[in-house]
Order: sequence, then structure tokens, then C-alpha cells
Amino acid sequence: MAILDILEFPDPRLRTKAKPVAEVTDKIRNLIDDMFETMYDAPGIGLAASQVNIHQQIVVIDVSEDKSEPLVFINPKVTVLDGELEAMQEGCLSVPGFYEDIERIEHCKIEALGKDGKPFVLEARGLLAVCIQHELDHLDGKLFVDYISSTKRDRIRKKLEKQHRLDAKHA
Ligand code: QAP
Ligand code: CO
Repeated sequence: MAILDILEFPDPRLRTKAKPVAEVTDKIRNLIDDMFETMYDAPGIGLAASQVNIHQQIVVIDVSEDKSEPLVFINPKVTVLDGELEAMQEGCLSVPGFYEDIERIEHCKIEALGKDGKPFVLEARGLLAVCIQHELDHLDGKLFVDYISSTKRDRIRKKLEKQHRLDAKHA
């Protein structure tokens, strides 16, 4: 197991579109274990492979209080179940320290392969539904800051770029 480096906004690699996983191999399962370790260490509630510079369609999520409900989504497809929107404050491990209210679909269905390579379907609402949409966006090269004003996004970008320069100097 290993803790992986997380790419941070505005790293252009976060804009890469992930490719479907052809076969769920032991290598993919090892990556999934590392993604959970990385997410729990942060700590976070969701992580997409794109964020650790692996451009395959893999997402891990655990919205439980006690790390007891790990969910794996490989090659996920989301379907809107009703059009109702809900605003929730979102953050992102790739945009550390910044949180914004984002509107998402409140009720959705997700079809994916599990860690065992078998297809499953899950209906989600609330935080889980929001987290799934946030993580699937990563696989498409999208970030939550894409939904806010360009003024706010630029401010966040400048602050993170400054932080990255400081990090590089002290590395
Ligand atoms: C996506 O995000 C999410 O800024 C997952 O300094 C978040 O796990 C979906 C984190 C909220 C729905 C609602 C963020 C950790 C974790 C930070 C995360 C930070 C440390 C974010
Ligand atoms: Co994120």
C-alpha cells in the first residue's frame, strides 16, 4: 500500500479525460487500495484516479463517518433520476483549502463495475449523489471550480499557484 501524490489545480493533467478500464486486474485492485489509503489519509470522502495522474475511469468514495462504507466505481455511468437540484458546499483534494456551494442533481442512479469486476447499480441521494457527480466530473477533466465565477476561480488559482511556489522553494 502507498500514499499517492495528488495533483492540484491548476495542473493541466487534471483536464485529461480518463479511458475505460479494459479489465479489472490485480494491478487495478492494487491501485484502488492505494487510492483508498490516499483518500483516508487526507482525509477525504472521494478520490478519482485522475487526481493521482492515472487516467483510467476509477473512483473511490466513502461518505460514512467511520471509514466503514468504501465504494468502488469502475467505468461508471450516471443517470439523472429526477431533475431536482440541491446546493451543497464542496471541496476537493485537488483544490485544498477552498470550498464553494455547487448545485448538483439530488437523486441519481449509477451503473459501474465493482472491485470484483462485476457490474452493479446504485441509487444515490444527498451527499453520496453529490460526491458521485463530483468524482465522475474528474474522469471528464472537470473540477468543481469550473462551476463558479471566473473571478472566484482566478482568485483560487492565484492563491494555489503562490502556495505551489512556496512548496517548491521549501522542498
Ligand atoms: C468531493 O472531496 C466532495 O480542501 C470529495 O484541505 C466534497 O474529499 C463531494 C479535502 C464535498 C461533496 C462534498 C478538501 C481535504 C477533501 C480540502 C474531498 C482539504 C482537505 C475533499
Ligand atoms: Co475532487
